[in-house]
Amino acid sequence: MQSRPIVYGSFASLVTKNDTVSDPNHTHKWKVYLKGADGEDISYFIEKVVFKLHESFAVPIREIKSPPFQVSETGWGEFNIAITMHFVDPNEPPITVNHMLQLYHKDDNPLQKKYVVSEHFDELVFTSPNNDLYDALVSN
Ligand code: SLL
Repeated sequence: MQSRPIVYGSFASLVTKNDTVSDPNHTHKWKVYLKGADGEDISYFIEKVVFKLHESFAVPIREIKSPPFQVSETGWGEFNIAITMHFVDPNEPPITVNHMLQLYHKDDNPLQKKYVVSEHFDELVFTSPNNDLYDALVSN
């Protein structure tokens, strides 16, 4: 068995006067990401990451084939983002996790920061990885 710690989540802040946005209704800039839990490069075992955004985006499916595995956007609303990891061995089934994009603070604390971070720590557990994936995992 092999396991690798990952972190996925989002970072959001308000659009400011200096930002250029494609749509005047967009109030926030945000990014959604998947990374190694210690910030390490995870591309030795992850081939690509597919982020599925809300259908209100002109191009909702975003395939990211090299690190950083992230999507930066602007928008106005919160929605669920499916994050699918594809591994270096094509026979290894992809794994999907879900992240709720958070733009707004959950309370009205006046000391709240100017940005909203929502992150999840997770552990990818490979009980019987296919050959290529196993080789990639143990050689790093
Ligand atoms: C819902 N929470 O579930 C809402 C959807 C959609 C957000 C929020 C901008 C898209 C664009 C955007 O922020 N969409 O203009 O490209 O119904």
